[in-house]
Amino acid sequence: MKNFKDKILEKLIMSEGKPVSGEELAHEFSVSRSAIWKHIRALRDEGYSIDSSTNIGYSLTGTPDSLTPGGIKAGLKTNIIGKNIQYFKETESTNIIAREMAGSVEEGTVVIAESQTGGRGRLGRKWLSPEGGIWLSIILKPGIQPLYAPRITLMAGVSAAKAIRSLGLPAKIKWPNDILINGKKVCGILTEIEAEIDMIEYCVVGIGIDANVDTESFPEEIRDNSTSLKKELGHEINRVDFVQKLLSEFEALYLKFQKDEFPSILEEWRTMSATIGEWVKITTQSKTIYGEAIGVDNEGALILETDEGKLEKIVAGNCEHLRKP
Ligand code: BT5
Repeated sequence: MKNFKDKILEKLIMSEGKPVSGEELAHEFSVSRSAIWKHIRALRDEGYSIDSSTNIGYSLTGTPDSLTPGGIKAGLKTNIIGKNIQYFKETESTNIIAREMAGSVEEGTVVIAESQTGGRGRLGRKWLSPEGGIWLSIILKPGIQPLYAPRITLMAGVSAAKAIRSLGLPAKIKWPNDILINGKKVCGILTEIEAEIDMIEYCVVGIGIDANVDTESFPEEIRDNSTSLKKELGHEINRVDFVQKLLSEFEALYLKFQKDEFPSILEEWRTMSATIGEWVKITTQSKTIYGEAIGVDNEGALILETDEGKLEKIVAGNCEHLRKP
């Protein structure tokens, strides 16, 4: 449910700068004009520029470059994903917050932050999350067995790659969870699940995108392998528009996923894959394998053909693209 503040903001955004009278707002939401005024003040505190004049009403003259729920929800056309958005200016990790609240909120709740102080990658790695990026976690309750969780990561990868492609950038997916532009990482995905033996209780899909981030300021070892949407496009993006696009793509795929249409999602994954056809080095907890990535199976496991012509199936591990020998 949108709160009044979000509803007022939506109304102001939709009227595209034309004034909306306080009386009209008060009437539409059945609240007093002073309650409307209180919400307008709160919106101004969040950085929205709102002109007010006694006889004409309120008009929106400027929006902050922030990912506040009201801005994202205005015009968001999803039914599940992003109906509830929890916003933080700064937090340790949106995945941590999402895991803490997952039991008590509805499916599709999104936790989003302007910056993270302890952003998390896989296997205890760190994820740099300065201001200007998009750091969000989506809570899902898909009612599937834990064995199928990797499908959710692939699905999230497809949604992020499609959203980035909609900007005209050649996003590709490196197995299992990196989105690359021209070989450099622009987005990472961390899926965490809480499960009983035979059923996932909830799943938190963390998506990190270097949107308007200066990757030049990253430590050297990360700088050379990463890029940002801003850098690739040569200008900043509107992060609110991008998040709306991402959540819409995510929901469309999730609905397919729930209708047992995962094969079509996998097909999209394959067409955007940067890994299939590459020579790769895979490091798992127990071994290192070299070979040619020849495909992914229905569970999202990578299929390798080793130098000896043996087929290996990799369910989880680190993947490095190598030059062909
Ligand atoms: C990932 O891990 O790629 C998953 C990243 C998920 C981040 C999101 S942000 C919202 C949510 N909340 C969180 O706390 N996490 C999720 P992995 O495949 O392990 O890659 C981590 C590696 O990527 C690091 O070891 C660095 O080499 C590199 N890296 C770190 N920060 C980066 C960044 N901002 N952009 C590009 N590469 C980065």
